[in-house]
Amino acid sequence: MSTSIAGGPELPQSRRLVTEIPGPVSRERFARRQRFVAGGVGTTLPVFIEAAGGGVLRDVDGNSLIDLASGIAVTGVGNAAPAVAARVAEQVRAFTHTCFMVTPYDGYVDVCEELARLTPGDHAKKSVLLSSGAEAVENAVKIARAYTGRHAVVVFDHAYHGRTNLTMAMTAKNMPYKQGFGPFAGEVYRAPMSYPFREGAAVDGTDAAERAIDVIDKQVGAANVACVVIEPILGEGGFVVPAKGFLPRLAEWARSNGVVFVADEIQTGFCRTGDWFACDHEGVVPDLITTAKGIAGGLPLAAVTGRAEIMDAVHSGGLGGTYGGNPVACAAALGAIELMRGQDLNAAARRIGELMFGRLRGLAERHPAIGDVRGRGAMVAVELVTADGHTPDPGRAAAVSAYCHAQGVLTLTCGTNGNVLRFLPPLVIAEQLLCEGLDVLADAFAATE
Ligand code: PLZ
Repeated sequence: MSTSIAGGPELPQSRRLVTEIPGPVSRERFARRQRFVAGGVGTTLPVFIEAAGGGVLRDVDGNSLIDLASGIAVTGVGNAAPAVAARVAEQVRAFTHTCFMVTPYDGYVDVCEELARLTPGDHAKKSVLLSSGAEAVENAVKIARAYTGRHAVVVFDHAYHGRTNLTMAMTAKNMPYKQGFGPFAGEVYRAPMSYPFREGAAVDGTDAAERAIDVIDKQVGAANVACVVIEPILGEGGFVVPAKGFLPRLAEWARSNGVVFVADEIQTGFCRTGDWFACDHEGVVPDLITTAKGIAGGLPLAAVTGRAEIMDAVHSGGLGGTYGGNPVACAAALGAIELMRGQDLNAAARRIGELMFGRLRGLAERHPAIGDVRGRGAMVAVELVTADGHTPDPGRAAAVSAYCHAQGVLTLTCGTNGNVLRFLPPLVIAEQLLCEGLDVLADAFAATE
């Protein structure tokens, strides 16, 4: 089924509803999807898309929706971004695949060089390229184990690291990610996360880190730990920003105990938080960093980047995969990175953050259901609670989302309790479109009171 409508920034940047959402054509397509697509694959909004760009998703009924999701933090540079599309088209004409492990090509090495330059720290770095975030996390664990000769992996409450067997074990939330899929990989241990809204200001970041370190020391033993894997800001787990000092103290503990400190920046990376990486905000330099999502403007690419001596602990042939660092995905990444630099998307993310924080804090004053407004840059969320001010209210989050969806604004929820509304607009979204999306959100809170 082909469409000839062009996406990208040329797509008219306005919200326009010509049918109900989902419209009749989407509903018909969805019935077909139900016949042929596995029931285990979920759907946030059953609207079929035929073009997208800037801050807009255009559906098969002719509706234009405001995109506050970026395909879960992927299309930060915008959908069908011209710099990405042009490089992809050029690469597809040249060659589509050789398998980098069989015969190499420059695009792969170019991406690794960019990663060495952009990721935190000025030490010698090397990378391996892969196709999905979960695969990157799996490989970070392989590398840390090979380097340390140890087995234990420490993760945190509310963590999300993927859907493969090892990364399911590392992910905290049972439904929908783990239910019925065990047994899971062993040697994965969970430590308490810093969660300022739930703990209050009484627990500062270093105290929260000491609490986690105590659990690791007592229940695992530092000498058994290959790596600590942490999202510097929780993604699926609720956009929780740990208290200041938490990450630096953990990183310091890891360093002094020979433990590899792995930052999972798959959701937070590539300008999303207003810096290249979320670790940059507290000057934390991870030993290994996993990236995916925003790296390639929508094409499947992921990486593990880290200290050269750690990366090189693995024997030749120990890392790889048929499609890892596919030339087309690498070309897309080079286009996306050029765009991030050229358009200063870090500054754009910070501007988006200021605007969203201002609006959402105003909304929180009017609606006590908003217990917390948090995030960084263009990664912002509100946590919804019942009248007691702390009990999670997933029902309200679902109702507000449903209202936004019906009005043509794509929002996502997250959080272990499903009570967090998160906003991940493309970093190239026009300010007026973002404001309109937030107006609809305000209406949604009023309408679901
Ligand atoms: N680590 C921090 O956010 C992916 C998952 C969507 P993959 N998050 C979106 C879903 O329901 O499957 C993610 C992440 C962090 C790892 C991953 C995994 O990345 O590319 O989905 O494998």
